[in-house]
Amino acid sequence: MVKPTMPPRVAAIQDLSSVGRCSLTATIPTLSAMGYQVIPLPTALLSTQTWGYDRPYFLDLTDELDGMIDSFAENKLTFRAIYCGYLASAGQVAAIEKFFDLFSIRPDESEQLPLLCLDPVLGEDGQFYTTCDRALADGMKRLASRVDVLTPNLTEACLLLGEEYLDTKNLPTERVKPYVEALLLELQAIGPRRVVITGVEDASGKIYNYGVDETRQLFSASHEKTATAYPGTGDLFTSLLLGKLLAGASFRSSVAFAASFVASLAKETEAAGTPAREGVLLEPHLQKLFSERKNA
Ligand code: PXL
Repeated sequence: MVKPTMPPRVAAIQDLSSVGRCSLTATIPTLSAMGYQVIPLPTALLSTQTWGYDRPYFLDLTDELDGMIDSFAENKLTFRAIYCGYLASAGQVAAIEKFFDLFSIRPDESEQLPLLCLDPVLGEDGQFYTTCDRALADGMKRLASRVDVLTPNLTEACLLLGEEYLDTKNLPTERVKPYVEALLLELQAIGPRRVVITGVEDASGKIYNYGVDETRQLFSASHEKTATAYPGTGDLFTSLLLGKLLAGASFRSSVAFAASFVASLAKETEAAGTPAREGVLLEPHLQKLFSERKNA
């Protein structure tokens, strides 16, 4: 019998929203199916994600972070990657910086430093989400300066940089591309090695993901747009991207894979006609991720 190898550990610092298939309930199944052990550090506990539900129950877990992090450190945990997403408030940023400091160590001499990935969850359509504000955007910018991979949407890119948000939905691709590419380079100048601005809509009817890799090459991956927008697709995108990168794929091909997987899930969910606020139908498609593992 072949001895099973230990799945690489990925720390996932995000909220646990019971309903809505976003954050941890998207990240844990996705990365597990791709062959990683997810170690969650929950930043908030919610009954439902915040879009489309009345008055989610919300428990801010700021006071629990230090105790969890200290316990991980005392038990000498090491990680192949650290993925930080939704934070409950700007007050959590210092704990995440501590997490980055403590765990930016090699699991063993032969391995690399953990890959740091930040999805700076702040808002969409030019607006902050109800729980996010300027102070959190400033904190996210500090974290962004340290990471290998940064995955904002267009709104978040503008909020991080303090740049004007342009509603691109009715503009031609030729007009949108230079605007987004300038934002990508501005973001890369803050410090992240690779950046992708996700989910950019324009008048072509397609959705574009614009990226810049570690050699400052610009690229994009586009797919058809569905009429319905689903919460959690950003979390799913970043999880898929990270899973592929850790398996050794290039940034560009990892972005293309994540974009097309999310697009196909949105299409199939729309055909099924389930409520948008419940997110995309991930469970029936996890199997595809198992089979992907061999072809990383
Ligand atoms: O998917 C981003 C996200 C994460 N966490 C919570 C959210 C959202 C988007 O609305 O509400 C709690």
